[in-house]
Amino acid sequence: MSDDDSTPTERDEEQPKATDGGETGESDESRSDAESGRTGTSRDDDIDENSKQEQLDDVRENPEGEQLTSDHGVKISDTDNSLKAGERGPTIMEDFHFREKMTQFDHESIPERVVHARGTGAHGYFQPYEDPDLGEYDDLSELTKASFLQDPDQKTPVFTRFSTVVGSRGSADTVRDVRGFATKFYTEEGNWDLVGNNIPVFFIQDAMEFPDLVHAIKPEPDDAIPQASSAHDTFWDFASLKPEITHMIMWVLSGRALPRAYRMMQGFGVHTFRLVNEEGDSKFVKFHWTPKLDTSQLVWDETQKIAGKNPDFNRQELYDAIEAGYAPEWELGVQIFDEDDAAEFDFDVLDPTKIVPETEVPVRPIGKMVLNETPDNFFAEVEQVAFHPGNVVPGIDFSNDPLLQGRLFSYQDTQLNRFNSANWDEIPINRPVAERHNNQRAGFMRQEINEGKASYKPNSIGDDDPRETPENEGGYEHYAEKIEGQKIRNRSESFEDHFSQARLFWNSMTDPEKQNIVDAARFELSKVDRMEIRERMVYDLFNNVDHEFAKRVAEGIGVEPPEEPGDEMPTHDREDSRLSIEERRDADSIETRKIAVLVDDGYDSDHLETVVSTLEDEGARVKVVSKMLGDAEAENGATVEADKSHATAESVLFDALFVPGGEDSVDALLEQGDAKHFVAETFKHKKPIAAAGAGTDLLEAVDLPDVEIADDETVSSDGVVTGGDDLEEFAEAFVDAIAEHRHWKRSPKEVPA
Ligand code: HDE
Repeated sequence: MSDDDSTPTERDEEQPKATDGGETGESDESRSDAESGRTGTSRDDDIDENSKQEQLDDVRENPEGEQLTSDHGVKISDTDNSLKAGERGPTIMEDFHFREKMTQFDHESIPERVVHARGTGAHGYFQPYEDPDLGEYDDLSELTKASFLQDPDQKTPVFTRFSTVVGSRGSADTVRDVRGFATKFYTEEGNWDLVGNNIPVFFIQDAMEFPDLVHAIKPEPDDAIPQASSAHDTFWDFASLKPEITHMIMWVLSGRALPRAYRMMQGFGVHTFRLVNEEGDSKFVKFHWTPKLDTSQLVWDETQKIAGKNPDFNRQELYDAIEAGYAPEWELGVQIFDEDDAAEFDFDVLDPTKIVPETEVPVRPIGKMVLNETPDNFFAEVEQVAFHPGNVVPGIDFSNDPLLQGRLFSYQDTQLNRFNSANWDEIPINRPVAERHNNQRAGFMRQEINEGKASYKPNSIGDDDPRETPENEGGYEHYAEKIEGQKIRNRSESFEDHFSQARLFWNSMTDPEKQNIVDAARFELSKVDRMEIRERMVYDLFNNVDHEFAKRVAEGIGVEPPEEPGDEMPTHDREDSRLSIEERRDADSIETRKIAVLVDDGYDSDHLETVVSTLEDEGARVKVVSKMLGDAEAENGATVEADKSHATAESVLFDALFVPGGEDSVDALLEQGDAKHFVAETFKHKKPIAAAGAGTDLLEAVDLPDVEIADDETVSSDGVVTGGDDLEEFAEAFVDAIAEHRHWKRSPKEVPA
């Protein structure tokens, strides 16, 4: 309803981009660095949340009030007409402005990422908590020497990029897919890249299989179809022949692969990593990001419609939220365990198709990340940011997970392909804030001007600088793990159990979540032409997870349901409620949820004002939707301006719907197919609906199954709130229904929408 789209409930402190360095935007610090020929911050200087932005200030360009020039600084008099031999003659080669403009244009694109091509990103900071509850450990220094994790007053700048995996750069956001969740921490000891996903396990166990996985899931090689979708023969062919994929498939068929927003999804480091302390002691660690706003999902029908209505749905909503002052926040949590604990688990902690269940090892929150700054330039920041799991800082180390080990090669290599130069780390968004000095001084597009004659070690000409740093003074030292073994191309027997955790996941779902997984499997496999692939999925994989599950999928895809459980089906009935989106919901906030209000002339302004102000007080964002833009007039002569018309507002773009009363308004809505469709679709997608007074007539007209509707006292029936005599009570009931997000008990199959 408001011009700025929202009323932030809490604004983080301003993050000034301009520094006090005057018009050039140069800070004192960056000036002195420039003078000394250094880039970055020396370890003696404090890094704070602004350090990265201040560094970026050095390269920001602002055209405001400026004259157009060539790349080389020559002022341009005409940028519309090429230089010709006579007014109607051919263009002349000497036209340097034409050549430069066209050459730049011809070279604008760089290769898109081979996976995770589609994404968006934001700046922010990370801050450790004051007294994290670390169980048997007193503080983080007992676990790791990473300096950015020690001081709760220090904010380390970060840049996070979220992505889908399979689709190309221009594909839709809301496809069924894993989401990338990659964060670059610009710490005072160098960059740490935590390059994770929103699902805690992966498809395969060895990096060697990655090219096969990606070839199988990408569009098929002959016709390049389908885009951004796993629902085709080659992917399921590969999957059906790789039982290790089963656990990941269960997650990908669930709501985890349809996040409501990047701000509302978890993130995971996936692999086991190591933390190492000053004494050189190491513990294993799994990293978890937990969103402050709870984990929420969309539903499948909705995602497909959004993909058409607004393919930029997730990208836009992250940008809008930050611009409106709602800085999204995640907690960074760790699961800590040692070699002895690991030996007790019934799975191998080096196997990336396994989680460490929270029932075994709790997640201990150690700090928070706040994303509070949108990029200025998508290409320079989001497209050019380049992550590498090999970017670690002292105190963080790798495990021998064979998937992780392979990634340590692939990311450096892939950046060489994307940037055509080993100097990709010099691009501003990738550059560390920590100072850096070494003897790498050349290569395509070298930016730094390194002084001095000696670019080798040892040297006497330059006093042997830059010097190596001993481990106990901050030099990186790899954990001295004892390794013995034969050179062997094999897979460990401890990686062989592919179904226990897939079953744990299935057992942990609520009934509606199970139904969603069945429906998703039916959709995906119904797109598979070859019967033998569908059969293998049912008999060899799903029937080894859960017999009932396999039968339910089989019935929908023309496969004969298996008569017996699979030979490898585990019999355990273990559950972990933290795996279910619905079970882990805290459900008390409606902050940033988008609510549509359907009105026409003659609406009841008491209804509108009371409900809207309650929703906005709770941090929701409300949009008035009418048949056309312009003002709608209330019964009492008040007016409200429509934010959206039916031409652009669809139910799938909102979290909930409110229909105020007012006989004339509701009579007009009853004439509008769009309004009735809005109600039916909101219901079908299990979202909250509220209707006050005569507004309930619109609900009656749509004939919602199994819903109790009242036009006097407030009634809340599976997320459909009606009544309105006591407006305050009615509005509160609506807030509660929105906080639940989706109302899974509804059975909306008979609602045509
Ligand atoms: Fe990646 N992955 N990956 N991946 N990955 C890339 O690097 C790769 C894996 C992840 O926003 C590429 O810069 C291999 C797991 C994210 O820029 C490439 C293997 C996890 C991003 C690559 C994996 C990820 C990437 C493509 C198996 C979760 C996007 C472009 C051994 C822990 C980062 C690029 C961004 C991107 C390789 C598996 C997460 C080709 C070989 C497991 C979030 O290097």
